[in-house]
Amino acid sequence: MSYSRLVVLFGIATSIVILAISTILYSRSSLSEQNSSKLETFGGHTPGYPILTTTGDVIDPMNSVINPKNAVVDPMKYLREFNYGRVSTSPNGTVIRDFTLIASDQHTKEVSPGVFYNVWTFNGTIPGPTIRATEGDLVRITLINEGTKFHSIHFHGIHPAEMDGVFEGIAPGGKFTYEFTAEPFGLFLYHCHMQPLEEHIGHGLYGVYIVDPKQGRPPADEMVMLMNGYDTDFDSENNFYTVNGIPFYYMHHPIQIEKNRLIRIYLVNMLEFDPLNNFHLHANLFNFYKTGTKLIPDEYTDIVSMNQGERGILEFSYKYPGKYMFHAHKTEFAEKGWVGLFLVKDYKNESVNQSLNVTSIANNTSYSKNNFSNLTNIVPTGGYK
Ligand SMILES: [Cu+2]
Repeated sequence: MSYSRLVVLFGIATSIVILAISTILYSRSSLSEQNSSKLETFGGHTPGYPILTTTGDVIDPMNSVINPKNAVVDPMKYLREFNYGRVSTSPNGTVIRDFTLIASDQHTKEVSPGVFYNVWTFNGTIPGPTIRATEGDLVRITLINEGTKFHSIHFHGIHPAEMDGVFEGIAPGGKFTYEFTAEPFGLFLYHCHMQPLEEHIGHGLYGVYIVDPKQGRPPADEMVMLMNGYDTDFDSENNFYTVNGIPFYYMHHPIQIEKNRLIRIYLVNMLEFDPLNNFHLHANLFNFYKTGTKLIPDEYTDIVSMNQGERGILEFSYKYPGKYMFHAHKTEFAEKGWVGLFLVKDYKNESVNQSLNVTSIANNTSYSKNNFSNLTNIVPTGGYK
């Protein structure tokens, strides 16, 4: 190869390299110009965690609040709402409690800010209403199927085979009354048991069923917490995790409780797809009554893990006012929505609340007076016709 040819080839190669470098530099600078106009930040809710930046649209459930009109449930209402049914007494003196549950599967509701999902519900909400009776009561639940698929209700607890809700599906437009004695006392759940079970449970057909002991439990500020998730892209993995139906809800709306008052949580794990879930309480410990079937606690701890369908009763009180987190100690679940706050208030010393800046948070939920002294206080099941 002649010297002149080498010079020409070298010249061409050099030009290509210069052209490539300038193209990269140009595209980078124009990209950063675009970025600077659209760059958004999100996250940073937990001190020490990075604040992420992106040029994409961000639906940040930490900083957006769900529109109550479209929401699949009102978590603050659900928290302390116990349904005792329509009460009557049989000639032999047995208390009869009648409930109505309406199954549907064709509605779309908001399960996280900006995320709409085809929800399958009992009485229009996920979770369905909490059903409560006392051991020995006769419980009658009429299921009306207003959906487009077969559904059923399978209650946990002791009852005859034909009341188990497994082999007999209720057809669309159909109706069936499940009838059994509430036994034993404890914390149970109910859910649809039609195949494919994963689909019927994954879409939201479940709720909590409490059977109180005859002698009752000590008075307390009682609440229900049901842990669930939503697989909104249908890959058999959850995209959102919640306690009481909406991710991060109790971060925006802390649950107000009173200093030194006994708190009792009926905690149920309905999470589909993931094998394990758990609950961790900050700056405190609780007595844990596994399945709620004994009056003596099984454990004194700050964390409890549960498989799907497992449940238990937690009892505790806070010594100091302030804000305290509770969440799944499985970090992924917490960061995808299963996290909330208790706001402990010192009602006898309002200046303490003010110094903690805890009075300004919007939460006018008054304490539930639900305890055993007012079992006759009937709350109808939502959606009852
Ligand atoms: Cu079903």
